[in-house]
Amino acid sequence: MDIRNMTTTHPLDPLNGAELEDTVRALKSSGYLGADVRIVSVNLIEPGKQAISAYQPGHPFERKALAVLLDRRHRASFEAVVDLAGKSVISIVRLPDGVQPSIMLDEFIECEQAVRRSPVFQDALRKRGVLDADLVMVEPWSAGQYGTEPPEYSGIRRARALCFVRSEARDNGYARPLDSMVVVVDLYSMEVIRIEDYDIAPLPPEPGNWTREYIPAMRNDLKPIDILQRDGPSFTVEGNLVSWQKWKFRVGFTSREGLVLHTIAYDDDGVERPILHRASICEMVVPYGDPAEQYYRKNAFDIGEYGLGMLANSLTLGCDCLGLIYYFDFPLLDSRGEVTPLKNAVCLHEEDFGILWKHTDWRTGQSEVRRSRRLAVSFIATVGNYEYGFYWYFYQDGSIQCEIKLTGIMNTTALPPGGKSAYGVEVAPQLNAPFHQHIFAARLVPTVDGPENSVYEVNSVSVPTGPNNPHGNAFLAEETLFASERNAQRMVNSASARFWRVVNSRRKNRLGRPVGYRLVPGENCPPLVQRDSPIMRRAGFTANNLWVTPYHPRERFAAGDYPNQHPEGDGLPCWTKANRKIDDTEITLWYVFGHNHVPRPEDWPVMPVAMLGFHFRPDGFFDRNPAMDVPPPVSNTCCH
Ligand SMILES: [Cu+2]
Repeated sequence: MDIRNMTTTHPLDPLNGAELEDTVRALKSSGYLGADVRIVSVNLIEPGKQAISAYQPGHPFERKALAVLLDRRHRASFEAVVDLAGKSVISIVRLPDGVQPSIMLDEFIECEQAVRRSPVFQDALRKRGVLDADLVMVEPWSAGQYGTEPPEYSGIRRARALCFVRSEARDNGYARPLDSMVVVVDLYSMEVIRIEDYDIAPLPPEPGNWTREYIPAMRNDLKPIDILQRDGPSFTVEGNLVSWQKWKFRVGFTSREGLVLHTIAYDDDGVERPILHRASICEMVVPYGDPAEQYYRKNAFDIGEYGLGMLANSLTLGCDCLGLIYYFDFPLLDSRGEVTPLKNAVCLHEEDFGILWKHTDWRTGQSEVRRSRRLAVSFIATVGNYEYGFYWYFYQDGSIQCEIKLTGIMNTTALPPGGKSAYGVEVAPQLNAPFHQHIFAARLVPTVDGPENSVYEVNSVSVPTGPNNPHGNAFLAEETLFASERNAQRMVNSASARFWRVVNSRRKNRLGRPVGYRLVPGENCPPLVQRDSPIMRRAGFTANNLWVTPYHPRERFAAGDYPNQHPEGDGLPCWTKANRKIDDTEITLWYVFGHNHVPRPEDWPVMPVAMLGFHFRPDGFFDRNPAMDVPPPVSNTCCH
């Protein structure tokens, strides 16, 4: 990919390589990029909703970049705004002391190298019988803020590095956690500031290798399945605009969220009807449930503290996705201002998805069946030991689905021979996988048939037996409108088959009800940490499965802009204190959903994919099943 040749044709296109380079150049020429200053991130400042709806193709539009900078020597962080037309810095603000931007990919590498070089660390290894520091994997976990930090840590950008030992260069280190130490690193000076010493647990005895050369015998009875699309795919892509069947949307990408979808709309008989202005997974946190001294701070905000776009994989044909694939490439910027293309960052392809609808009339013998086709847009990020796949699916019946696939290697701790942990499961001899949760926050900006929307909660409830229900069979779907933010802080409830209906009260369907879309929860779990715990104070967004706020373009991340080392309360809990009105106005919907991971031996050494997510389904948006016009399958290719 020639990054200079990437063209920008729409105000929502992510910054291209040339624009990233221009941003770096502008920062340099204004003197903001001294030798000790690192670039944490540079992303497009997305134009507001009104600018997007007013935009006319071919007309000029504004391009501005937000750069987050870290001055290591002066222990300061900055937000700079660069105007890309004038190629100049138009504002720079020093962030309050204590604000720590996310951990940079370069810091991972530098931190590991610095730790390995440290004589204190090498001594600690010798004490534990580990002679080769190069075989130690040093994983710089974000340090958080727990109120238990010694005063000398104050003002320091820190990592708490967990260590694992490989038995040889290509060995799976997670099989051998070096559990008796945690290395505290000053990320400003890249020096070890302390080694926390714990009881020495021996390294677990078994390897946990997973690459093909370590698998002694593969099953040999698989015949190929080929996906053939002789006439090409049914989608078209122009720049970042995707059209498929009646759907239209734009693909975006940020260093923090990775894949972002913009301006999702559906063509209903020639009328383009908006549904979502913007959709992304904007935050996630993985709290671990072991209270031991070395583990209670173990959790990661993988989006806010690291950035999933920066950790995105380059996907490969025939493995991550099957069929005719269109890949989107996006440029990444490292902390020194070098632009590198991430090829095949986002995958777009179609999938057959079983039946869409069917009926057989047993009297007349009439039978109709339709195959469901879905369009999948996805990316995969590797965060240390874990992989997260993010999939958005578009269906022919007007539904949208978000699905997250969890895979990769579990984080592990060591057990003494014969030992057990109350807070985890032994997944291989002397190897413990602690209980943990993966909690995600989706940020959805609904524009169901227009910008002003409202949200109802729908609970199905039994009617007590009485004069209105003499036979005890009655139940109702009760709708409750959320008037203000505090009303809309809700949990899922399978006992009432709860869902939420986003409506446009200004637009009615032919049956007289406001048009709407339904947010249907999938797998979920409540947070299991205590309400008053430091981790809950830092991840306050996990206290509710649903939040609704008035739309505000600056309210982007559920745990606030800078969760790294943030002590408490930022993001949703902070914004919603104002209890703003959310009825019949521009709103943002935040859906929080979690996978409660009680590990199994079958999750080792690499866990089979676990999936969770939610659906966004039309609910009175159309007048009838919008997929009646899908043609019958062609019988000579697939029907038997
Ligand atoms: Cu897990």
